[in-house]
Amino acid sequence: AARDDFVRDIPKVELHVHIEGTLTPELRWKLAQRNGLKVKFGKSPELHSMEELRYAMNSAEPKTEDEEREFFFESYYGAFDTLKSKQDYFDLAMNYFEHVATMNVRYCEIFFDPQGHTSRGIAWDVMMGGFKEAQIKAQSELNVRSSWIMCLLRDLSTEDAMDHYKAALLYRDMIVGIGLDSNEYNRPPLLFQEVFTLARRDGFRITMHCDVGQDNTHEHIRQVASEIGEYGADRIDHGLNAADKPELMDLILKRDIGMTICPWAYMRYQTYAELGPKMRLLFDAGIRITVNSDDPAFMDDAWILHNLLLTKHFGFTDKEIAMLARNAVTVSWATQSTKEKIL
Ligand code: ES4
Ligand code: ZN
Repeated sequence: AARDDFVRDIPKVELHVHIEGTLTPELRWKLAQRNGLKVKFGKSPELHSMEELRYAMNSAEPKTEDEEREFFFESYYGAFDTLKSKQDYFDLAMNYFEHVATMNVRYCEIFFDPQGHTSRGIAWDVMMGGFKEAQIKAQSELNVRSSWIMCLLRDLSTEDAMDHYKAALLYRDMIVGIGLDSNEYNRPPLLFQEVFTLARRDGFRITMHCDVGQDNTHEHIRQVASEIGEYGADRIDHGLNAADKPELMDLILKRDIGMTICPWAYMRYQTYAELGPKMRLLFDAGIRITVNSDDPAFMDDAWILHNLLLTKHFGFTDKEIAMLARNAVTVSWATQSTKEKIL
């Protein structure tokens, strides 16, 4: 227990978590009741209790990779419909902050997917207003500081991405960076060059998902590391497959691009035996990898602490795990004064 206490007590920074991916069955059930909505999970028929929902979210029927991905996106975006009011958005964010405060998370940069909300008629003020109130309360009452990364959905059009980018400028005091997520199939990073170049010029930091188990993953990583925003993004989300190619590792190292690794998430697509060695290769090369949760409520309830503890099973020592946590401070987009407060 003493060794686990060490990992639990390290001051933490989380850089890859989707706020919608922290919607636990308990909270989703509560919001559905409050809003008078039926609850489904993926293609499931209506569910009748929180326990049924929890069971559906955690049942692991064998699936192919493609089925797994389709199942994930369907259940993930399907869950958005319970979010209606400013109070709902506040509760979602506050639930995350309360959860990670127990794991000594001091600062986080949190993704949100505005297109998944505006497309259902939710006003920006409802969403951002709820997030902002939770953020202020978390800082003052839980000592958890935060900033937001607006993610654009890569399976939607580039025009929709640009429209959302422009709308988000009203909230730029809350938003530190622009990201790219959702289904990567046939949607290479460079399709979105225009909006990301604009974002960089406007002073936002930029990052993009290069998920494991994708076609053309090496070419996607190359584009993000060297071309997006003209000379490459500031961080890469996932990007674990860079470990297969020395030239990609060189590029990431030379440009000192931080990587947000979410090991638990990859166990859907890769074996445990493949994962550890890839993380080890990147870490030993001196690349600043960080450990994060991605979508904890949809991934066996594995939050940042559990993801860090997983690296222990990959052979990372306590000292190395402390280094992983320190990397997150270094590659975060917090101001110097915030960095000083979070340690
Ligand atoms: C995501 Cl697992 C995953 N992949 C791509 N985009 C996402 N957004 C939230 N979770
Ligand atoms: Zn992600």
